[in-house]
Amino acid sequence: MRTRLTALVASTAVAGGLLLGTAGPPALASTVAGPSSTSATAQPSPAQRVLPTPTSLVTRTGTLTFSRASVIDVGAHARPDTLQVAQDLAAFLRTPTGYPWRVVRGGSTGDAGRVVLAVGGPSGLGTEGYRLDVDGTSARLTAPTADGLFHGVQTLRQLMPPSVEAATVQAGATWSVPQVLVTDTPRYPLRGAMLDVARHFMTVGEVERYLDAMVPLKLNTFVLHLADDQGWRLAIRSWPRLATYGGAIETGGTPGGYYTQAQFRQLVAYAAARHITLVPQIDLPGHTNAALASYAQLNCDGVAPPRYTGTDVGFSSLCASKPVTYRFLDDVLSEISALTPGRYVSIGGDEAHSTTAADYTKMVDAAQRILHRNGKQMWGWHQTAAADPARGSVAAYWGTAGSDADIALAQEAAAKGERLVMAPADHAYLDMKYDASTPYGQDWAGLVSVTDSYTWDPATLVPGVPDSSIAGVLAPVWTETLPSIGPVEYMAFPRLAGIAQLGWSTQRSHDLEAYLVQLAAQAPRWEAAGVRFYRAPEVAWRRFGG
Ligand code: TNX
Repeated sequence: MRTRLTALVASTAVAGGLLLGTAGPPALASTVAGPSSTSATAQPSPAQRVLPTPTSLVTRTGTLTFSRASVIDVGAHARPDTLQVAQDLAAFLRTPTGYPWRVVRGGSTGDAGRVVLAVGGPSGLGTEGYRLDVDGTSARLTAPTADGLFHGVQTLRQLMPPSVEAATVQAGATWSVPQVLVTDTPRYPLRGAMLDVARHFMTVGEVERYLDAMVPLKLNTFVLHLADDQGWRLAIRSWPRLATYGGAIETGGTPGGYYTQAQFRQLVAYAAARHITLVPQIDLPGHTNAALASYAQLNCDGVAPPRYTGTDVGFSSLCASKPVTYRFLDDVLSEISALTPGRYVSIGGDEAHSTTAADYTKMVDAAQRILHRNGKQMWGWHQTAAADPARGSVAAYWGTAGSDADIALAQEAAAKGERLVMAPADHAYLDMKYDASTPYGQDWAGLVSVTDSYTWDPATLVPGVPDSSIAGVLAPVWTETLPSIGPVEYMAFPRLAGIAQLGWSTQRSHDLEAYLVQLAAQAPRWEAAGVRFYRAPEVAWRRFGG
């Protein structure tokens, strides 16, 4: 099942016709009303609408109103990637507005609202920044890269009425945006979400739906947890039983599933079209029961265990002393590397409680060598710092407050030149319950309210790790208790927005009260897009008609 957000990426090309606009209808406050809104519903200010908070947002007076004659102008010399961003925006806007939204290559004039996209802009915007300048006749978006343009499009989208997210034409709506000047760059280069499809299998459509919901939050990395004790979810040609047997069931014993390599490529491409890099994650040497059950020879004693349908961790291990283990690693990681254009492949490396320290290092190091040979860098949890991670590899930190052993490993990772990605379980684990009454989730890292998920600073979370070692943030969703994408969304939203804001926005702009209002402004948008979310008690959800 796909949400309306799918249309943000065009599947149909647009002919480059030229159409000059006529004046649109007079600028009015948004006429959009969700089913529960009343005419008295307040409109959020521009600063309240844009999440994550931009580096700088100046509100001017007046609005820019789009009309049937509005075009998207990429200029005469647009690069293909700029044109693609424009076409994606056009496709997204056509559905709710019913307007043609032609993409033109220069020459648009007149006072119909138009969107102008161009590569360029002031210096200092980096590889993902953008500038959005909205006056009474146009919204001018400039960025040094297509990634920056795409992020700028998300800001423009959030400035439009919530019903821009709707899957059907919204007859009679007025499509206005406030006049603003936004200059925006991310705090950290890596802002990610992780989804566990091993504990409960999610279909391609479900994963695509999650990717769609990540897009407005300017997240750029998606870790897909493909193998664990309960299931192996990616077809491996050289070891076919991993998927056909090891992937056949899931937690609780219900039928599982796996992705063919073609389906996996489709997911990689779907993410890439949304300017998101997919990082495949195959957990090892622990969390490997599905593999051990599929192939007896991978076990030290040569006996395959039964498939596992419970929720314990830390009981399985690959066998460090067997040559076949290294053949297995080579085959699997080489196939996955070939399927993955991104620079990272994750080998997990957490909770290897049934592996000795020496065996752990031996297998993690072997995995890393294989990845390097395949042109990839290793991504793993912070436990991999105990092995010999190369400079530039990623250590994702999931420790909780006061866990000294985890802190020491994070410091070791930084000292070895790894890039740290902050995913503290007591703030960023989106499978933790919000409160004791949350119908899904776990609580081993504590209850994580919406406030808790936002109230931390990636730079100072772990003492002794310099900010220069921190690449960004990651919000994992583990799915032992989450059977499908609906519950996943309920756990992720709104907390994923808080993690995205921590990764993108300056620490100076960190403001809990303001953030809770920003969330209220997202409510009608998530409703229109069909994204499930939890109405956390600290947010005044109805404030803007949500
Ligand atoms: C710990 S933290 C895990 C996962 C579980 C999760 C449940 C980490 C890297 N591993 O295997 O699914 O807790 O919350």
